[in-house]
Amino acid sequence: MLVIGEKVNIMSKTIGPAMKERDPGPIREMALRQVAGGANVLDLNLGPATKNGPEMMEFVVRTVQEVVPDIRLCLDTMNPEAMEAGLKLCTLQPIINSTSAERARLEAFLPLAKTYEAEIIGLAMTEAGVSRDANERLMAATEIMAAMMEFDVPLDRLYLDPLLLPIAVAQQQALEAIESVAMFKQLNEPPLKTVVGLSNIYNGCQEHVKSPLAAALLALLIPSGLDAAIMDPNDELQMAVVRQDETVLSSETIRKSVGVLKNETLYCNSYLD
Ligand code: THG
Repeated sequence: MLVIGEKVNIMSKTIGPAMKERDPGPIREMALRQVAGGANVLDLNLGPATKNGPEMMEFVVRTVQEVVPDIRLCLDTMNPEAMEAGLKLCTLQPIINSTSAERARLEAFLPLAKTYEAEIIGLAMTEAGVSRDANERLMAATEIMAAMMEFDVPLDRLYLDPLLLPIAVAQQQALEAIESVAMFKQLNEPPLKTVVGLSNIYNGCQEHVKSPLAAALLALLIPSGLDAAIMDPNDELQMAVVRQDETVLSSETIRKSVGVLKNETLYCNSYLD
């Protein structure tokens, strides 16, 4: 499974200011640390990048490529101009993160995927918003597939993302996302690739349950056919699941967290205590 490191992101307390002040030090350090932890790809998350987006993306791509030239980049921004500025600089095949089934995003990002021969992540959401269940996610996914064909981008360059929602907000959604990944794998022959932003699951949860929840979800998603995860490559528990470490997979921590994710136990902050 492809590990896409999530830590170079504008929301981070160390990386956010470094991106804004064009200070390469903390960004270099975070890139190297994630690759040392086992990241195969690095996500560069600039958020909306409304202010000087293209120039900021160029700075971040250059900074990261200088220290880890053999690592592919996943460019994460809603700003198409910033995306294109980054794509132009990538020396290895980039991943565009992301389009959705929304027409404006498809029209902005699919031509970039074609021109720069990039892979692209398709979020299972439409004009109507985030999907409510696996069927709505499947509908969004088929719209993205159709648009890939319309814009002449080969389907083997697509990663479908069910878009995980926080467990603290909607407990049933974890099961819907797991089912979605299994359904995405059956959409096409050969099967399409799948990805999740793993840490979405624990937004709003207490610190001590974050890593167990993410690790348990990964343990459930891998057998459903997950090909890649945007995640923290320096989290021991999650990386042990990536390696399919039997001791971790059969641990009490994972078993209890799986119970919560499968909606068999009600989620509360003290479920592991
Ligand atoms: N799917 C796709 N792309 C995505 C997501 C997804 N990109 C964004 C997000 N979800 C995944 N990436 C992150 C990046 C950072 C954090 C969480 C998810 C994060 N960041 C802080 C840090 O690095 O310190 C903490 C910020 C905070 O204080 O809240 O947690 O689902 N395709």
